Order: sequence, then structure tokens, then C-alpha cells
Amino acid sequence: MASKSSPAITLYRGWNTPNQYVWSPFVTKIEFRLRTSRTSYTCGVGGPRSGPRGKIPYLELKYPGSAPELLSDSTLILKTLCERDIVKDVNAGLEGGETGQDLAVRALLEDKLYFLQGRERWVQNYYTMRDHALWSIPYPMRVLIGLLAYRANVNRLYGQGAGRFSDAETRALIEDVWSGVSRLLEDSRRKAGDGECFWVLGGQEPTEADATVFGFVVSNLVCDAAPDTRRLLKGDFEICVEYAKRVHRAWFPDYEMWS
Ligand SMILES: N[C@@H](CCC(=O)N[C@@H](CS)C(=O)NCC(=O)O)C(=O)O
Repeated sequence: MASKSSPAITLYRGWNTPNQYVWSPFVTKIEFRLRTSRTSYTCGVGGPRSGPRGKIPYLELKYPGSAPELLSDSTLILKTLCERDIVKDVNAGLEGGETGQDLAVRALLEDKLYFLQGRERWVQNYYTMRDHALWSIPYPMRVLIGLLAYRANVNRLYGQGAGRFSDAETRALIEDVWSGVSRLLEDSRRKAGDGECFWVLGGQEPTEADATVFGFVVSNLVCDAAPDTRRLLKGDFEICVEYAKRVHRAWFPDYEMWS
């Protein structure tokens, strides 16, 4: 359904924490794209169970005079928003191998790192994760649902493969990912002016990969169930924190910054 009028947009983020980043990298990925396209939106609380695919983020589009439309999956949401000119198609101008590089960075974080870091959150820091993720479910029900979520996550990680590594192996693989991302960012910071944003592919404007990288860096900086990754980013991959800081100052000045 295409429309020339602008729809009202509500982004469902899973938590009732206005002006704060949430722990989901995929939510912040969408917020990054909306903000850097100067597209206004409001935040809704709705959690995974209310979303069309049982996940956050999901997004409601409401065109004047039409029924609300729900979109889900961050990549598919952005594809639809681009097709309808609601956000800029930032990858339209990529040349040669850049499209593949952009896709590779996104896949590395969304389809590999996400599972490796899932172990840190759902296994190593289970109680912190449970109480935050299941905040809307009162005790004692939260204990039961938490155990089901734990079991589901352990099975999912085992099936995907990330759950078959030792803690040390997982950590080394996580470090490899952040090291690769840092190399890209270091190259591009050299070209940026003092305090200016710099972008994953080194261009003048952000691309889709930036939404993902920003989402994942911030998610780890604000997530109390990811203390090792937070230490790793702050200690060994300072460039990632600097990258996020500059984006935060430019595009998220109304949000609380991580400590
Ligand atoms: N491919 C999805 C992934 C979204 C996702 O995994 N969201 C997580 C939070 S980070 C979620 O809702 N998990 C709840 C669940 O799996 O039950 C996207 O890009 O939107």
C-alpha cells in the first residue's frame, strides 16, 4: 500500500523507558535510520509477544484514513520504509563491492555476533537478563516464564552453534568480530574532522551497516547483562565507543548516554 501522505510512525521497543536506549540492538538500528533520515516517530512499549513475528522491534504505520499496518523484522521494516520514501535509501548510491561489504558487516553482527553475545546475556548473566527482559511479568510468574525462556535460548544457541563453544572460545570469537569492526572504523576516523561522525564504509554519509554497528555498540554499552563485552569495548575497542559517542551527540541528544 503506497501513499503520498506521511504516516504516523510508532516504534515498539519492548520497554517503558522513554529517552533511554533499550537493550535490543535491532531497536536502536531502526531508531538510527529514522533519526538520520529526520523521520519523526513515537516510541511504543509493546514487547515481543505483541509483535507480528514475536520479536522486537516492530513498527506501526498509520496513514490518515487507513487501518494501522504493523511491520516487523528490522531489515524488512527498513526495506519497506525505503520503498515508500519514509527513510532515505542510504545504500542506493553504493558502488562496486561496497554493497557486499555493507551486507557482510550487517550479517557479521546480526547473524553471528548476536548469537555469541546471547550466551553472555542469557546464560552467564541469566538473572539480570531475565528481570530486564521479562520486566512486565510479575513474580512469581516471571520465575516460571524465565526458566522457559532460558531453556528456549539454550536450545536456540545450541541449534545455531554458538551454544557449543566454551566461554573462552566464545569470548575469542566475540573479540574477532569487534576487532574487525574496529579496523574499519579506524580507517574511516582518520578521514573525519575533530568530533565529526565517521562511518563504517568510510563515506560522507552513513549506510545500512552503520545502523547495525551503532545498534550493537550501544546495546552492549547499556546492557547490564553484558558486562564482559562492555569492558571489552571500553578497554580494547575504544574506537567503537568513540563512534557511538559521536553519533549519540549528533542524533540522540535527548537520550541518556551510557555510563
Ligand atoms: N531479525 C530480527 C531479530 C529481532 C530480535 O531477535 N529481537 C529480539 C530482541 S534483541 C527479540 O525480540 N527476542 C524475543 C524472542 O526471541 O522471544 C530483526 O532484525 O528485527
